[in-house]
Amino acid sequence: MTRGRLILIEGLDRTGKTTQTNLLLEKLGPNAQLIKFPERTTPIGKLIDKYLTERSFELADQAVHLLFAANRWELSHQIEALLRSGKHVILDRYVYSGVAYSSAKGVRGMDLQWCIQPEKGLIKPDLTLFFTTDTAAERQGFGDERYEVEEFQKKVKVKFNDVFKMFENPDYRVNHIKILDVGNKTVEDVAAAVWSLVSDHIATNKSTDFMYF
Ligand code: NYM
Repeated sequence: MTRGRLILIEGLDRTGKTTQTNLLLEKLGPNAQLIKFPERTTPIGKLIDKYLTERSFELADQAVHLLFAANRWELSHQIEALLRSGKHVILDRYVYSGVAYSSAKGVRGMDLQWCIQPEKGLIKPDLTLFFTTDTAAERQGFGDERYEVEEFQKKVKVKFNDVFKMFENPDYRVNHIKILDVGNKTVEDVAAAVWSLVSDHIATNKSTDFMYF
């Protein structure tokens, strides 16, 4: 039996990832499961949630980065088991968010190389769709959580580009990263583009091996 595909939707805040991952889950039906990172209900996820929602809850930036990575490791066995059982797993954020947001803080020593270390060994997505937009006005209405400010988001956007460039390096090869400009597009248009890429990927990729970060 071929394993399920690991499909990641990544992107900046307010680009419609959650809407699109839910629509994709509906389309793929019972043969798929959606996992969102951070997964805020686990022991580590609860700490992350507290950090994101309570400004007075201070943690060292390095510690926060390791918590986000640890949150992925908490779910890693479940993800692998689902894929092996033949289910597709849709991820709403994953390793690239981890590296882009943490490195965008500009903390001494926390460069891309530092940030990727605790992610090494996690299963790599088979297909990554990165949602981006050029129009800042499109993304009005940031929430109240930490990181949801335009100035920081601009830095994150630059870092996402750096992260994807880093993974073009032969040492960190990642296949199947597709950049989708979602600015000025309707929910339906984006959903159609996502479905075209995902259904094509599922139809043509049958490998049983996993790739790892
Ligand atoms: N975030 C998310 C990180 O800083 N590192 C990570 O590894 C992940 C998965 O958490 N602003 C940040 C990005 C978001 C915030 O995510 C919460 P969401 O998708 O808004 O719930």
